[in-house]
Amino acid sequence: MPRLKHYLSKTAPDQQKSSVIAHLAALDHLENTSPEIASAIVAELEDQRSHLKLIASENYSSLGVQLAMGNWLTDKYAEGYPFHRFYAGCEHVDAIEERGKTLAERLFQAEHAYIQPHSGADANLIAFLAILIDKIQSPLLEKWGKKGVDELTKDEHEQLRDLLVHQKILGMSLNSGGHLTHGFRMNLSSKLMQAIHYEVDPGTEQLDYKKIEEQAVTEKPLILLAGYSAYSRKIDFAKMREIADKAGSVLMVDMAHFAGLVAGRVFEGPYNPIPYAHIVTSTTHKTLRGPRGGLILCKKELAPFVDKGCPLAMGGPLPHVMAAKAVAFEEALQPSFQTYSKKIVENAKALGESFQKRGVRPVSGGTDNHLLVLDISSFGLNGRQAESALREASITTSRNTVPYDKKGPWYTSGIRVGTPALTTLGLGTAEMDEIADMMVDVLKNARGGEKSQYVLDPATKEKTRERVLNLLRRFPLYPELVLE
Ligand code: DSN
Repeated sequence: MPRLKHYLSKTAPDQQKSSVIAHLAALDHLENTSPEIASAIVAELEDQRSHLKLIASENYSSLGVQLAMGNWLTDKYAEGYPFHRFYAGCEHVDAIEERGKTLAERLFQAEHAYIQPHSGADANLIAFLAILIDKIQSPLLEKWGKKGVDELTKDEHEQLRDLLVHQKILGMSLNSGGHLTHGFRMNLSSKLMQAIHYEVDPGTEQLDYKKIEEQAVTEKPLILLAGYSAYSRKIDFAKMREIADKAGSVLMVDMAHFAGLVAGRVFEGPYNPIPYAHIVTSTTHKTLRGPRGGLILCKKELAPFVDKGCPLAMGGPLPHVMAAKAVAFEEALQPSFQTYSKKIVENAKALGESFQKRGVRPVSGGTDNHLLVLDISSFGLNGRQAESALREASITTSRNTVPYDKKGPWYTSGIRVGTPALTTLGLGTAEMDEIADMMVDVLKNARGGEKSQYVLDPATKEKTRERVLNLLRRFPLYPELVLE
């Protein structure tokens, strides 16, 4: 296996030198102890540098965010929450979590933040359990005159469990753009409660608030869940709250995809979920550009339940990731983050227009956020074939169902593209047109076969790879970090 050689870029600004040296030192160390791992880390950097990253849920975090994770904080257990732990020696984790929590509350102007969830899925699970305890379990215990679940008889336990699993959750279906943790039949969320779904309107492919209201008022779900992983329009959270109030539901918003657009003040007024939702969950690594992880923001009333993420659904938090979340929140509080967020949306809109100009249909006709779902069926390809052909040509996307897709989530009729990562690199609207041009060229020159089989014209592949490299050379990833 070749040894890695790296040196500090002569062009690195002074303030970046220390983080560059830290990354190089880490790789040096790993080359000696775990060369396969060092090699894979470097290969991943090379991959990310040589492919256009259009996965809507990915980004490039700062070297500062990355460095906050690579240290001895990973060795500490800290079950509990700040200043209330089940382990000794948590003073410094307390300081880190408290700082991250305060920054998150400031960034989102939220009443309470909980920064422990390891992922968006964890955050959603904790939110569901917190709502179930607050709205169902606690009133029942009070009615029965019990202080806690440990005082319940076997029969009372059964009654409580029966009541919990019969609660309803109403969220956007996976096919319409919702997330699998929003009650998808294969996910725990649909076992924990009775999951029902609203769809986008088949004509506009957008949310129909009147229909959602009718459904909510009829079904009276405990939780009305708004949020998505593949919907390209803004959601009016003021309307969603009105609907939740009429149905007697708790409004939960999963803003994992668009948290950065909320933090960057692009989604304001009714499009900012924080003032309207009882509880908001998120990830920290998508548009928010932090470390891989989850986050919960909620009204004060839910805070005592949310803070019990451990033992509800988690064990120990990840102190090193909480430190990196704090660094990311600090970065998102800088004015430059607002400029960044605006550009994400400008780029997505430009990309959508460029596809439309070339005859490719974005679901719902366009975008208000950071992503587009493109219906690529007119190319005679399914989403899986399109995703693979594009990847061969150095363009990384993810296949996705379009609303009412007959091909299902494995093959799909669409691909999802997003602009958060490329905007971080500094690409702008002119480059979006070039990207749409390259992608359409690849899709036109790929021939679909059975299932995942396809053939991409070799000349198109080579030409596109070259075009991608030429483009990315102008917008290098971590230019201060040079590897040879
Ligand atoms: N996997 C994420 C996405 O791509 O949207 C959501 O969990």
